[in-house]
Amino acid sequence: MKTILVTGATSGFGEAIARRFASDGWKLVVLGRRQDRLVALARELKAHALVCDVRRRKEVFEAVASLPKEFATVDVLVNNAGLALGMEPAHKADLDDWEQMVDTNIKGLMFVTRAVLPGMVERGRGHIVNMGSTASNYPYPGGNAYGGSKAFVKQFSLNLRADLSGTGVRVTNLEPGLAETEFSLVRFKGDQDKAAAVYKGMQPLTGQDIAEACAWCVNLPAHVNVNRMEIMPTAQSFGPFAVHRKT
Ligand code: NDP
Ligand code: 8X3
Repeated sequence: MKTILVTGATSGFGEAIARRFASDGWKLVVLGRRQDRLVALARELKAHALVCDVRRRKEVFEAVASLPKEFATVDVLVNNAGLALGMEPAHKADLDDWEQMVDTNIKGLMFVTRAVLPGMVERGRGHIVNMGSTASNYPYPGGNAYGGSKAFVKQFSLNLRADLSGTGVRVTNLEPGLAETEFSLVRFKGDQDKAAAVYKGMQPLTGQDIAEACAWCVNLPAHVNVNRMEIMPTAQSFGPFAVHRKT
């Protein structure tokens, strides 16, 4: 039986991915900060819970090292924990928000990767699935540090592929567009109306959609590596470049 470690499993994509793999009979390790939710999920899915903040380097390494023997052989790591904070333009954005995005989306992802990866290389197999975003590929007003952090995730994923050549370890960057999770509630700091407006009148992606894509990538034969997968809701598309004209 294979083992999957999912970070950010207390809601949204992470929870949906955990549920999807549990229903396929995988052993699960779920990680997140909100202890009540995490413990309830772990109990329901017979998973091992790691209450952990990915921003805390020492805590991350201790959490991974603390895994009981039956959960310690991590076959798949889903680096999903992450967030966007705010949509102010760069000259007005809150620097603490920027720092938290960098600490979580970039540094946290690096810490968990570095803690889990040596075991995969030793075993000559494994798969790291990173949660990127369309925000890494297309800029938008207010995306500033969030898009930048996801561009790091994309390039880090591709560079991992280069380093891991010949090890048997696969790396995939999933790049979803608009998806209804707690993402916008977090971004707008609990403002339900602002969060709901993001998805108003359109059909966004769901956690289940992304869990399905993740499962497809992971369940492909070991010789097949999906480098990047960009997924948008059909209702989301592209606009023209913005041109500022003098009036
Ligand atoms: P949610 O807010 O629903 O989930 C985010 C998860 O990340 C939660 O489980 C949260 O758990 C966890 N998390 C946040 N900070 C930390 C931390 N410091 N340490 C550990 N866990 C943390 O949003 P999504 O499911 O949408 O987001 C999941 C990922 O998908 C993120 O990386 C996001 O950037 C990305 N994404 C989202 C898209 C969307 O439109 N929804 C589109 C593209 C990418 P807890 O608070 O309990 O720690
Ligand atoms: C989340 C998608 O467009 O809100 O990564 O940045 S978007």
